[in-house]
Amino acid sequence: MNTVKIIGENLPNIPWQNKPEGAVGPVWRHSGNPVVPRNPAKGIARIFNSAVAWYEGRFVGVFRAETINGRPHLHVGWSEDGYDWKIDEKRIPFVDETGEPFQPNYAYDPRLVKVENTYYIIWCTDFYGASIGVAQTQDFKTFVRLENPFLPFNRNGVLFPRKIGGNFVMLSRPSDSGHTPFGDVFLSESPDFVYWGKHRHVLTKGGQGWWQSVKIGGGPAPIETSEGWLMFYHGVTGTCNGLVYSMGAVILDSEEPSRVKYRSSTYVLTPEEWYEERGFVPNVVFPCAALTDAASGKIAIYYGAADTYVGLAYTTVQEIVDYVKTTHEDVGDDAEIGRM
Ligand code: BMA
Repeated sequence: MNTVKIIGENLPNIPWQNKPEGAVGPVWRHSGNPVVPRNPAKGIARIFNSAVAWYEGRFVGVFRAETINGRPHLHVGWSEDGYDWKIDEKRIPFVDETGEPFQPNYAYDPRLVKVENTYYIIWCTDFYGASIGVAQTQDFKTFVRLENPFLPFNRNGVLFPRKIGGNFVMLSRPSDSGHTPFGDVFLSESPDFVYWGKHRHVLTKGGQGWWQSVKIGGGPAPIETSEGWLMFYHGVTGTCNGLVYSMGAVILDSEEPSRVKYRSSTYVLTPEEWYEERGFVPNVVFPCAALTDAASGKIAIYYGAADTYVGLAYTTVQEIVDYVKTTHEDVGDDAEIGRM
């Protein structure tokens, strides 16, 4: 019986394939993966860890584009169906609040989140080291870059799609300036998108399993459901041959999202296909966006694969919430409000 509901818009034409016979786990891959191949536009070698949304009758994406000199920048792309993407050759021309050019030195791992009538882009930017950059747009023509919300070092800024208790709420993962060997997920609130505070601890790395033993970081914008905020995230383990990135799922309290209600003890997707295991950085599954259809409960997840491609994966709200509840484990004091 379908008892869990998505609280959000109906988007009946999101990408979708039914669960194939014999699929393992609660999330299954699109059979045509990867949906964005290598060298997808002039001057761009690889696109991965990217975000998409629905805008005026078509899909829009903000893509992490590794240019042919190796530096990542953000490019917009458009798609009629969510599979086939046309990526702009020019990077996003950010301006500051006075209209002057305000380009980041580098930009990666974007999220794209609509709150009220504004689309926010959140990414990892150079702020004397890695930190979070934010910008807003209403038309995907003018992109106004706002003040950086947090001090360095920080990554994986993920905005909630509505204000909670009157404030914007953003997840982030405090880091170091390199390939961070630690990290939990925190949240911060802001009444105006300028001043951020009321910081809370949300998710602890680790748990019984080893797949998220090194660090974790938020993924797509949390999806509001009748059970709380469903959030996909990445969990990282260390091996003698480097880090392995898998996808996990957690449900946060609707009105106090620093409290974890349920958290899956196992990953929900891990590198298994050639495009996840082989590429610029092998063994990476890195979710950054999800499209949902409230009426059917369908969820389409966009994830970076091996720092080289974009993949698509599917689940339903019923299947994933049931799975997270059944495989739940308490980790640290995640169930607490996270104020120490
Ligand atoms: C992280 C980020 C991601 C990347 C991952 C694996 O630190 O840089 O963009 O996908 O490493 O290389």
